[in-house]
Amino acid sequence: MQENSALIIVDLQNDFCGGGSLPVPGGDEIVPIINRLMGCFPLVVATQDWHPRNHVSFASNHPGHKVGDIIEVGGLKQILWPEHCVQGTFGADLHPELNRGKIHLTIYKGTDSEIDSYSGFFDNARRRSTGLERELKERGIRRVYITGLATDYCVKYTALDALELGFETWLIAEACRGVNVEPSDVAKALDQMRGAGVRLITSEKLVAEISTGTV
Ligand code: VGL
Ligand code: ZN
Repeated sequence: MQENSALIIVDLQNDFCGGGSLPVPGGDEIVPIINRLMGCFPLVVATQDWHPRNHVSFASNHPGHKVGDIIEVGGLKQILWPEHCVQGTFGADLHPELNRGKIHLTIYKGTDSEIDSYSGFFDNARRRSTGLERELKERGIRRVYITGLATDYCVKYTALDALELGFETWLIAEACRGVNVEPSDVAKALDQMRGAGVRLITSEKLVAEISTGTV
């Protein structure tokens, strides 16, 4: 067990996987990796993108605009996405093969129709917190390991916020996949996270370290 550590699984939902409305290439491939890691942590948190149907990030809610357009809303840049992760729909459910029995806490984000929320901690304007910081700190968590979708959006912003909030932050890069709207987006996101102080580890090395008690 990794004392004082939490595994965070970002947005591993049907819409971001094969057959979904905003599929992240290879999204399904990370499920078995994450399932293997879940038992190693005293706290496993899943975030879920959880949008109302009239959400600001959906291109369909902006007549005259299309997916991929960038608009400005309330002073913030907003990329327009296909409809995805609508509250209560199949697309918003966690991947069916993910071992839900081992998830201790679920954090919903993107629930306000007016503002997007890439990070699992705050909305994009940092107006409201999701409660994740408090939940982690109340449980004495000091170190977080981040996995999930998508490396260049929600994973990146969750990792950067975790770091800023004082958590020792690790990214398990092979347990993440990215959208790559531009082909180098994932590489850039990894550089940005590393530059900020996020540490990288493979799941294999982590499991080995946990079993030998070196972490
Ligand atoms: C995400 C785009 C839109 C993500 C969520 O989970 O990375 N990306 N909403
Ligand atoms: Zn979203």
